[in-house]
Amino acid sequence: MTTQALDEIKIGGLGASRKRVEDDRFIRGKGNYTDDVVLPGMLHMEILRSPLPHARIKSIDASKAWEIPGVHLVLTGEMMATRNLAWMPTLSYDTQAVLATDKVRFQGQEVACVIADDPYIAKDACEAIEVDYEPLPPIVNPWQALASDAPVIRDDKVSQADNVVYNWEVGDKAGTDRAFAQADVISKLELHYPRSHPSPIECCGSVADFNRATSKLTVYMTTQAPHIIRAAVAMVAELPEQMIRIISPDIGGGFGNKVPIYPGYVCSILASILLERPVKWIEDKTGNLISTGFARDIYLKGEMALRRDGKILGVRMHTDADHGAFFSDAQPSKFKIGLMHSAFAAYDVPVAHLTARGLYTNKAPGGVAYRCSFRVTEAMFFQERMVQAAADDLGMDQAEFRRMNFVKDDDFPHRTPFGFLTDSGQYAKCLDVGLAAIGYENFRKEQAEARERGRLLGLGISTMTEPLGAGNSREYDILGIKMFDSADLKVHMTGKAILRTGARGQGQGHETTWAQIVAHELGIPADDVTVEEGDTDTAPFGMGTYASRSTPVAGAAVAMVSRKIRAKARKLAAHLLEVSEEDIEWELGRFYVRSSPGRGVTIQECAMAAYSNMPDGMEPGLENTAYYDPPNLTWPFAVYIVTVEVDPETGVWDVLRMVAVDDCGVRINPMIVEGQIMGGLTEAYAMSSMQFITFDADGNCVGSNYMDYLLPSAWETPGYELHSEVVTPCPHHPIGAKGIGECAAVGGPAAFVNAVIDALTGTGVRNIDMPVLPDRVWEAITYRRDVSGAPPVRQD
Ligand code: MCN
Ligand code: CUM
Repeated sequence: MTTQALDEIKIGGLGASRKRVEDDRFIRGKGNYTDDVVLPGMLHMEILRSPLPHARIKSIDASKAWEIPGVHLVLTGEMMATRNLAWMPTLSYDTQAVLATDKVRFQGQEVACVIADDPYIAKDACEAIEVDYEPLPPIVNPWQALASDAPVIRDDKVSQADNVVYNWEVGDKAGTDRAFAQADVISKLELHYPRSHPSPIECCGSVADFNRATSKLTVYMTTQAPHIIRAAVAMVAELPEQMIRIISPDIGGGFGNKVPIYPGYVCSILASILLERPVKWIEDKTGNLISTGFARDIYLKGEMALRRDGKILGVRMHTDADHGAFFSDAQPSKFKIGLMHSAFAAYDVPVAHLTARGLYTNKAPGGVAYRCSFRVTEAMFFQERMVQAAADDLGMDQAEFRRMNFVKDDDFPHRTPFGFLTDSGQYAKCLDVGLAAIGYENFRKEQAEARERGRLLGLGISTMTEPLGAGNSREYDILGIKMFDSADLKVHMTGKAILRTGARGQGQGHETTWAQIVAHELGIPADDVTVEEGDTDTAPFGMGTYASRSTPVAGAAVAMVSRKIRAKARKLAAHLLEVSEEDIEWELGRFYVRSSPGRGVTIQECAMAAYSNMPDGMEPGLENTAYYDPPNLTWPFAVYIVTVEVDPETGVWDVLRMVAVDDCGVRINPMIVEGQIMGGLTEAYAMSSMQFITFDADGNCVGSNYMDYLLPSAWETPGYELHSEVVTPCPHHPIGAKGIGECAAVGGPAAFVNAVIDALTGTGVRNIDMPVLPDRVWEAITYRRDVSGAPPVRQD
């Protein structure tokens, strides 16, 4: 019997809603962001961007810029080309122009850079650069890209004769055809998931510092994946990898925007090497909105084969993705359209087939993930919109149709129709909790009564299960680099510790939660564990933070490295207690002698012994590193239910209630998990209701500022009712946790749209594309027709 174990919640262990330690500096304005980095002799870089979406460059004359006092360097594509740096590889095996040489291919593309004493001189000098453009017809959507007379956007690539980036397929075509031949009902839906932009509050930026004396290149940059950047810089700039240090300081939001490699990083690095001085580049808001990190912009043709009683027999999906001018998605190498084929993973669908086509257009590179594990947001949106349409076509209840087709609790691991293996879940239970919370039956009654009085109420259900935690390394790599992650733990002699991981949080709270895992495994109070991420000279190699992979992979590594430490501490305990290891038991924070539980030593005493009293032959110190290669992805599940009221006169819709039931397995820090869910739901609400960034028929970016691209404030954001009663521990994660960071942004949008469409029952309207702006709803109600959000095509 033991009585001395620590109270895990008190020491900030697993399940403690510990306050975020990083917020102490964030909310006091003491964060250290890239723009806070000031180095002696530092110069400033600004980028000249193309005003045109598609044009041949006839000449660039930078002579006037060079003459401006305070200008140190003007970089053009021609100069980059002499160093073989005019183009760079993307994370999806394409190439992207660093600075344009032959043509510009989207509005906002990087054409030249000026490095000067201050950013204002650099900006003025950019304007003094004369570029002679010969305009070419712009292509702003896939259909124009596919036209037989369309100009070839990527004529820089010898093998590229058209604007098709790829054709890709997955699933069982013949089997799916057979399922459709046997269907009683075939339900069809066409959708557009519009472009959206992560728009973190902090834009991208870098401070490159090449030191000629040591030949060391240090780059402070806003990257979610510092080690990948180090590898890329080593390969592209042909610098020795050990001489490159990437430091990702505090990040003011990433949301996927800070995964890719941007021309600004490359130019600031080259400028620093050429000038032998630190060079800072900080992107402005418009630069960020028009040129970096666009997501989505994808069209779906979906079909479901259904049996009369509601059973789904098969699913067909075709997607056309608008990738813009360069295919720069960050995604596992094997998959051209990310994890789009995670669609229908939660439903017991016997057979499915997906074809995906990617197109080049004269738009900024798109398809970068925005709070979604590689296109999962699109997959779940299409899935849940198709499910709603199918239930409506069958005249079935929305909840009942889902429940009937869900994968059952005892059917795990479950092989999805596209070949994933989902790990665990309690889908029907989550749905039941959500329905009870929203008062489903009552609402349906209220809705019917309201309708008789001309009021339009709607209820939308959305569910999602998301493959989070790439890799395993067998199936997942980026540019050939296998996907796993790491943690390094050093326990000092006084029992305090420092933990480093290969992840790099951008606001998710890693400094708080990783320490909680250590506390859970070792009994060292979380407050005694400092967490550090983002410096490639000190952190173990890892793939970074995106795709909600940190908890599933780096978090698992934290548990594993703690266990390695515990194994060594056990030997130290045996030595201190003068018994054999087999006679020792562990309780939180303490080893004791099995036959005499009162005799024990704390983990802190073991730590001291590791430096002062180790047994003969034992290596001193108490530190270790773990690399974790997960056996599978983690599959959280969620049900989101929204009720709305639509004003039939104006099309304005208001959210009445939103209920969220998230099952992300064991929650390390329930408060942080809830924060992640609320943040994701707010982004979901924004995407579905107001966020609009597109390109007009002439290729001009519309929405490149916060007057047009709306971020919801606390004022318009609805209240959320969060439920945490369903917990399905991940069967293969060391502490049973699944990812959560993106779930609500992934599953949320369909709940809002489904609610508005439900409110329009009886009008025949099946779809309004996002953002579901009031004028679109008004048009749908007034003309009783679907409203497409596809970008305009020139009529003249
Ligand atoms: N967590 C937990 N229990 C779990 C799962 C997670 O306590 N069962 C905690 C984690 O310890 C971590 C946070 O929740 O502190 C998110 O963990 P996880 O789901 O592993 O996601 P990541 O840390 O990998 O974060 C990435 C994810 C992504 S891909 C985007 S995009 C996004 C998101 O996180 N960007 C964000 N949330 C964001 N939140 C903020 N504030 N800023 C961003 O840029
Ligand atoms: Cu998918 S956006 Mo996040 O993966 O950084």
